[in-house]
Amino acid sequence: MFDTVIHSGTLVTASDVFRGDIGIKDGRIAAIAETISGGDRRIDAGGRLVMPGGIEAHAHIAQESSSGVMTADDYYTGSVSAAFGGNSSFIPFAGQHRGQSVDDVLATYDERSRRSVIDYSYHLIISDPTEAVLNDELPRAFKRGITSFKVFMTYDLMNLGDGGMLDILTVAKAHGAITMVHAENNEMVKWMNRRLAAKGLTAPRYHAISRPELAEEEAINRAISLAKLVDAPLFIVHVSTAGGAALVQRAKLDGVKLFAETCPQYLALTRDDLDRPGMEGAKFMCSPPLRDRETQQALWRHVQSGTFESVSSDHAPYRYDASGKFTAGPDAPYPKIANGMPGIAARLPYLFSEGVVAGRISLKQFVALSATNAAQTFGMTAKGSLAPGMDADIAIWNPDVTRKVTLADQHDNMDFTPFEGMELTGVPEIVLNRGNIIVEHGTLRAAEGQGRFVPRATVDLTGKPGYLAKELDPAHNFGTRIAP
Ligand code: DUC
Ligand code: ZN
Ligand code: ZN
Repeated sequence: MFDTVIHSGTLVTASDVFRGDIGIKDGRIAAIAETISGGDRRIDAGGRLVMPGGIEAHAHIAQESSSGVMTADDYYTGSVSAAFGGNSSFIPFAGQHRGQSVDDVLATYDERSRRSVIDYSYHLIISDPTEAVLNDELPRAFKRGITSFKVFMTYDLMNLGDGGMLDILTVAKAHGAITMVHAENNEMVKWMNRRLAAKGLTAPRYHAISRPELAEEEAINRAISLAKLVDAPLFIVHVSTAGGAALVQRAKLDGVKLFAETCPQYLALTRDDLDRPGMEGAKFMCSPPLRDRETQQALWRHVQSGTFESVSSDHAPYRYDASGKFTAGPDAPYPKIANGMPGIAARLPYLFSEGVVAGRISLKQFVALSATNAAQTFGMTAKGSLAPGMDADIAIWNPDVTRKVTLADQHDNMDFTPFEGMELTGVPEIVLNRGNIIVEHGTLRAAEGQGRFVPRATVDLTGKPGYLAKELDPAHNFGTRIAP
């Protein structure tokens, strides 16, 4: 009756930890029971944790940066690396650059994503919200199940300005979609860049100085205010500061339709890593930048107490060579060095080891942060949990093995990992996507292109009442309808 039975394991969901077996039929979980006999294939999960396959909600795959640098990972290598890291699906970005039509962007990414070994969707990055984009192309994207997109408050070539952001928030809300935002104050960063350049301070470590914590905090506060004004859902990506996280926490308490993530690099690394000899610091350049020990501790407390829906990798793989970090030369000043670091395979082993094994978070929180919340926020309704009818996206973890992080174990197309040498306990040994084993004890079992595009549902706003600004409420604004 079952194609596959996973037996004798400890099952973990965001709400429960229990002994049980899983029966899989036609790519979906058909049964969960204390014991299930039979099955064409039986996987012994004795002594193992059986959890929903991770959903990586923040990754840059086969994407050109605004200055034209292509990521080292394409949809094959990026998805293989994700699978080795315990993920069964991911949502990379499809990036619109100014002047491009969204239809064309999506056609390009549809071509690139054919190679994925795991299921996928895209968040759409909008940098040019023309009338055609707002009125025609975004509604077409929503219709095919692309229900989230990212906007930037920084970078001259990407930043929309507050009015552009309000337009995007309003269109997204009208369709039940969610706007994601990279929140850093562009003018503060540019001012810092000018000051540092005038003093000749352009080594990689000054990247961390050029993007102050206050630049993130100011922009998060503004982004929340913009979203509140039009009562639209907002997701703040890669929160890196204690102040920013506290603003998110406060706004959530106020009922704002707000979601947020942080990333392992902000929990594990600091700006001292940018101060390595020579140009080594370039490996640790990401935006927002790495901070300090106190910030790490504060961010962990926010992970523990529910400020963040997810811990995402922000995998942005630029190699330590002329194809990635050094397209502007081997000694380029930091503003000309590509921003971003790899981490799609390290995200979950890091979170498991430093979170669960270190006693900071529970197993249930691990599942919520790695899969369940992303599925709910981004509308992957058949993924992110273990229940009959769900996709059989499953990761079987050995919680007892300790390994040192190596580049080879990342299985990506990179020439470094910023997590090199870290000792982590817990390994995803077997990973399934829709019932197919994709990784088994260090061996890839998936074929190129077997991942499928996942049309996504609209954002789940349960428990988020929102906010009605008086000036947008017809009961208080002389009966004026300003936004839907
Ligand atoms: N933002 C990201 O989300 N990733 C890489 C660089 C950036 O600015
Ligand atoms: Zn960003
Ligand atoms: Zn990113």
